[in-house]
Amino acid sequence: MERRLVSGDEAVAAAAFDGGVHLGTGYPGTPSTEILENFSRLGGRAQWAPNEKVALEVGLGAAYGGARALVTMKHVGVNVAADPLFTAAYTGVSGALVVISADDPGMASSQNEQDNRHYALAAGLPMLEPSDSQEAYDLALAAFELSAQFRIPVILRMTTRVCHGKSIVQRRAPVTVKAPAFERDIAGRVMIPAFARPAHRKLRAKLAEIQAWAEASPLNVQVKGDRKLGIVTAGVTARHAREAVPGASFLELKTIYPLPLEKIRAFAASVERCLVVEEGDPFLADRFRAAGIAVEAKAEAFRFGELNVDRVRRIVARDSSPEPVLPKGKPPALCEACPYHPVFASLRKLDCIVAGDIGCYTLGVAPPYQGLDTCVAMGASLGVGLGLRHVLPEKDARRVVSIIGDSTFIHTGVNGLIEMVYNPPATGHVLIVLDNGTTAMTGQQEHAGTGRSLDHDQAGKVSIEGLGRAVGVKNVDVVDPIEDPAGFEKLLVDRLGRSELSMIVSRRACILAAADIRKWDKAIADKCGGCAGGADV
Ligand SMILES: Cc1ncc(C[n+]2csc(CCOP(=O)(O)OP(=O)(O)O)c2C)c(N)n1
Repeated sequence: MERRLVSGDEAVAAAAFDGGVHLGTGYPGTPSTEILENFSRLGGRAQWAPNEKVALEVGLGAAYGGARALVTMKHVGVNVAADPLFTAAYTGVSGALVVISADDPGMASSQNEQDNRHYALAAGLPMLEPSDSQEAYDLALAAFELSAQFRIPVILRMTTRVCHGKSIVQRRAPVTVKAPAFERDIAGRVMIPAFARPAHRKLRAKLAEIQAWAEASPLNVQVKGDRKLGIVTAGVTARHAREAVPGASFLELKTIYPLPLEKIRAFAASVERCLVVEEGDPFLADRFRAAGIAVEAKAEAFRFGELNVDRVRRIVARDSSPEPVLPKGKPPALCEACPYHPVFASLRKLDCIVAGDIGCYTLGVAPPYQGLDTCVAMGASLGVGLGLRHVLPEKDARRVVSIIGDSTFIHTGVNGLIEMVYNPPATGHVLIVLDNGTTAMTGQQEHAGTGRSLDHDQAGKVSIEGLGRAVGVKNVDVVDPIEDPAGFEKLLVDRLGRSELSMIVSRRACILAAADIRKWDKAIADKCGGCAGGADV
């Protein structure tokens, strides 16, 4: 098998392909996006779901059907998928299900740096974590085996450096897996309390078995070195730590949950000073201490941001002196020819209170517009805008606008749309959907509103304005803000003046994606004999 220099994301895609995955699904999110794109390129069946919860449910259904399923998302996506995730731990699976949680310590491109190792503990799901691309490949394959053996979903936790960093990977021969087939298991899959109570006990028994497996697993790497310093570490931090203090003893954990506590206890007892070096929260150190293993944890300052070789050296030296401040890079900004400019210009001119959302348009917060007043989570612009409208004095309530991108609207904005119709504020509300025909921020992925599949072929198409009309929004308009910026502003002024529900779809293709979109739509039209692409549903 050839050896290739690949990213961790590419390595997981290769493992999914070689591991016989029948279906890959997910929702884009840095640093996880490239996994499904590469899985598709390799010939795997991959598709984008409207959001992470749906992706997980589709993957779970496939795994109930005896298939091997891969579900990918970034760390905050796991929050969206958490509801089915926790109960999936009870039901287990028939085939295999691996969920990728791609965490972003340091927030290279995220709104928070939550440490998703806590999810494994909270949900009671096994978690593995690689430190480079070869391990991403090996552990992804191991995760499918573990999932199939114990009939439980397995989380493969990755972080930005592992997802996007490249190292050599040697692939293995593809495995042959069983064809999907349905086995009825009503008590095991229908989680009414009568069935869920025994399912919870079964889960705990499974976890005890998996803990025993972890204790003996060759996946965890032990390196004998100087007895004076033993370092327990995991993820990419293991690579930094091995470089920072090459002579020390190491226990590199790959099985993050359940933890091989007896192995760790023995390791800690075998060294004079046992230091836990981990990125993010003191997850491992807390677990070890709860198990009565005496370890030293890093200082609180190292909870924040990514670790690197220099920071690991500081942790080892208990150095709390101020860290060097890196020069600021050029902040991201809206492209010069971005179709969002006229929208932000009007919002600023009209002094709107803007409940914003997550996407390229979040960059409207930068000067000259400073055009967002809130940005919390995907889909939140609707609810937050409505909450503001409910409580502000009328004069200010009338200034509130929610803005959301097309992909984000499909993701969870539709739920807020329903709330808007169900509990309309007395002053009405104005929603602007910025439809640039793509999920621009994460690298131009398709979504249910584009009418194109993950690999840009024809797919079903959900009409954004159709959704607005269907749920009962009174005024629904579609405008092109580049072709007619004055018309856009006039419409906005009119809608802000009404005590009604209004939805303005500001439709103009992303400047970076426009040429590709034309090409894909033409290819679809040529194939289907001149139709306009995906059928509106
Ligand atoms: C729960 C969650 N999933 C995924 C992401 C990653 N993400 C950030 S913005 C975005 C969508 C952006 O697309 P769109 O709303 O169409 O706006 P655009 O970038 O095209 O302006 C995604 C998927 C996230 N921040 N949170």
